[in-house]
Amino acid sequence: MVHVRKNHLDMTREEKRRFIHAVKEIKRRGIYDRFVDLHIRINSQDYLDKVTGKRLGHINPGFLPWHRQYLLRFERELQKVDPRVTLPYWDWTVDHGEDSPLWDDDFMGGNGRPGDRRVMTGPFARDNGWVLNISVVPVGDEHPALNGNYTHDDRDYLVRDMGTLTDKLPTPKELDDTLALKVYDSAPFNHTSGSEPPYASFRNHLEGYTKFAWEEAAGKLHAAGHVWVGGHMMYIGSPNDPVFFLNHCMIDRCWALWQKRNPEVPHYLPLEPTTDVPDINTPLGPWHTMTPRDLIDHTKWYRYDK
Ligand SMILES: [Cu+2]
Repeated sequence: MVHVRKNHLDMTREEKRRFIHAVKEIKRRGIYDRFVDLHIRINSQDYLDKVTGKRLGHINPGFLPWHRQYLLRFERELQKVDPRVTLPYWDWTVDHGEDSPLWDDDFMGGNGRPGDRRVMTGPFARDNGWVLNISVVPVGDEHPALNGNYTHDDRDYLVRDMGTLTDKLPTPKELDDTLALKVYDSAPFNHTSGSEPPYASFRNHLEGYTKFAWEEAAGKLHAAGHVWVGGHMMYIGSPNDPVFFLNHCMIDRCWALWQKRNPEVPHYLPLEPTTDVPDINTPLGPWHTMTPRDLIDHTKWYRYDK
């Protein structure tokens, strides 16, 4: 059955209630934390050696199909609790700021409080039952968003620090210019791909590790969604914050929008076996059930409202 993923702004109160209920129910059953754990293990590997290390879910072309499969699996777990639930997306190109209904008490809850930045409101506050069982913090000098070294964090509550590390959420122009790129990805298939004109890496511009000449800094689109929310969203344990799934649902939608806009180009690259990164026929771990080729067309599972 093909279901529809909506912008959270268009969800009814009832749809939001069902979504939150399903998320909290899979958390209670221990399933949610398995997704957190898996993301941390895959992620750390990706970030340890960004130039020549084996990469799978980030900083390589596999970013989009890997997260598509991850989200699909997550959504299926929610649907086991409530078959009517689908993943919503957060369109940060227009849905800016702390006053968005995104952060209401009946949905994602609000920012962290001053000082320890602990989230105190909404369904994902510690006192409302959202306890982090797999909490980690990055160690070392590297920027937390690019750091694969981590250690256990005693804080078992969700942390958000909105707008502190960056006050810039993506703009429609950033997205539009990214969707106009004609090449999915290019060598060396990492965080430097497509840095120079003609910017031959849609994937890297969407992932947010490089920029156009007219942009001030890297850290846009996907990366901006993580860094603007701050706190747990900043680093490898980011799925601890359920807004992770709304950010990545938007990224998944962007891949679909790009395919529609560029029907004549390969929708995944590389096509040939390539050192360190998945090619179009590589079964993606840790599941090894689907290849990027299998994941290019999402319309057999779900579609987007727009
Ligand atoms: Cu990720």
